[in-house]
Amino acid sequence: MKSAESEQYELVIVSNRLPVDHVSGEGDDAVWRTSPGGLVAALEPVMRERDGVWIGWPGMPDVHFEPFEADGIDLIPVPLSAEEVEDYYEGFSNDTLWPLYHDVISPPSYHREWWEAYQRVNRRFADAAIEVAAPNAIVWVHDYQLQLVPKMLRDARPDLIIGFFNHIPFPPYGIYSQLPWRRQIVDGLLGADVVGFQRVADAGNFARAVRRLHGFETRGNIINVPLEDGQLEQTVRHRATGRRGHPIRTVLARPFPISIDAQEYQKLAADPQIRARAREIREELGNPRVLMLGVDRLDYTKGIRHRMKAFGELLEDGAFTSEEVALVQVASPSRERVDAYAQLRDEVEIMVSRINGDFSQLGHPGIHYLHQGYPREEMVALYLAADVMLVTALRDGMNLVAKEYVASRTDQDGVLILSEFAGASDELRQALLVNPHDIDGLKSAIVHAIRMPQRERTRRMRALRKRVLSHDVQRWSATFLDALTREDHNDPANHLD
Ligand code: GDG
Repeated sequence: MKSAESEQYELVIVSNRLPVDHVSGEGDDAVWRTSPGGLVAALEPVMRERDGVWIGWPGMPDVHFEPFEADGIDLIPVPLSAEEVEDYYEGFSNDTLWPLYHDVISPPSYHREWWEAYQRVNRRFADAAIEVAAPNAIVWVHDYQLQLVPKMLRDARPDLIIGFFNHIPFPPYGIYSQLPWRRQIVDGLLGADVVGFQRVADAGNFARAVRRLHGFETRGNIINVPLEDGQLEQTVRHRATGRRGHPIRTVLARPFPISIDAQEYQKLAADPQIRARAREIREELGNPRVLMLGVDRLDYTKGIRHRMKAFGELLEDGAFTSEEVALVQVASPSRERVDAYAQLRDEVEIMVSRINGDFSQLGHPGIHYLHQGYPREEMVALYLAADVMLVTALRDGMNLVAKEYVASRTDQDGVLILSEFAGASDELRQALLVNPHDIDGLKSAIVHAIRMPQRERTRRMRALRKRVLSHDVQRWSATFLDALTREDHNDPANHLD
């Protein structure tokens, strides 16, 4: 434990959630467990190197914690009241922005009280960063919950270098324009020096929104934001003259596809205990000829129902029996207090029961449905055990599960079925790419995967692994920070992968 209150930091990470979970205790006696996410793995070394701090919500409402240290990382908790959790987090973030940014798969709700709370909470996060950022520090803001923070930072502290990374898609303007506060959000993001997205298409959609709403000039990945009087002297970086001769600052908006700690997955996959567990899983399932796997948060964007429909129809068609082919679906509990998620759970569970009722054989249910979260070791054992991995998202920023499966397959085997609507499909071209809305296409891909000869499986997996191992999350954060600290946005290095 140490107090970071009066300290100043060279690198400030801001995200909705701190990378820790509360285990027990209150105040100074609180015990925390660090969550071993990819973001932590990517940022931990740079945070050490550059004297960093992480600002975020500790995950519990109505409690105030002093700044503390966990596993060598300085953390500053931002408190949220129970009402703010409802309005800012479950409401505006997860029931307005999340469905809107995922192509309105579920209808977004627009409520002015939620927007009020979103602004208030974004202000709190920004203030926390302003307080601890050293002069000319780097502040890297993450994700859709905090899109107003970059402008709040710039207005108060023009000396800061401000980056923003959007982990989810940015929608086409025809959809984005539904948002009553579309202008404020775009302005919030334009406060950053660099706005990072998962895909080329997301960066393009953002630039288009800026043109449609403001008419600002854009050149490739660069957006020219006109400077108003008073901002001119304050703007120390990325100042230039626009095509119409007025002073501007430039914002770089480009893709930085996120990845995973690939070495860590390889290491886990080589662990003899985890390998033994993979064999045990297949035995426990009755040694099916083919084991198929889905791993998702239980979210309507993930296409869980579409994949079950395809699987159920294949059983019905007699393409295989539930003894020959088993589907394990891990659907980890998520956002259970948001109505659309509760409804999805009912729909998925009715579907599982129907399919299993119709096609199970004793000891061989067709779908092994697990509404539970598991330790990472068990996930890797499942990845190793699975012949076919099903990633059928209807819309997904990236989808890390696809990359984790690939990194775990040190045996160069296994087939990845991957939705075109997941960002990962831009990179993982040797997967079997599918449109999950096309149930017949999905069924054909499943049959193709099951019948794929060993040589083709190895050839595809080798190419996939090459990509994931060479483009890991460490490279992702280094590339982002490099673009952020470059003096000139026109530097060609900013535009290469
Ligand atoms: C957002 C974007 C983007 C899941 N269940 C368990 C478990 N998981 C882990 C997976 C994976 C992570 O959670 C999920 O990451 P995804 O990328 O698949 O999806 P989102 O949660 O929607 O993440 C997404 C990502 O941000 C990063 O930018 O790729 O597009 O939506 O790591 O393995 N892990 C464990 N037990 C579980 O039961 N241990």
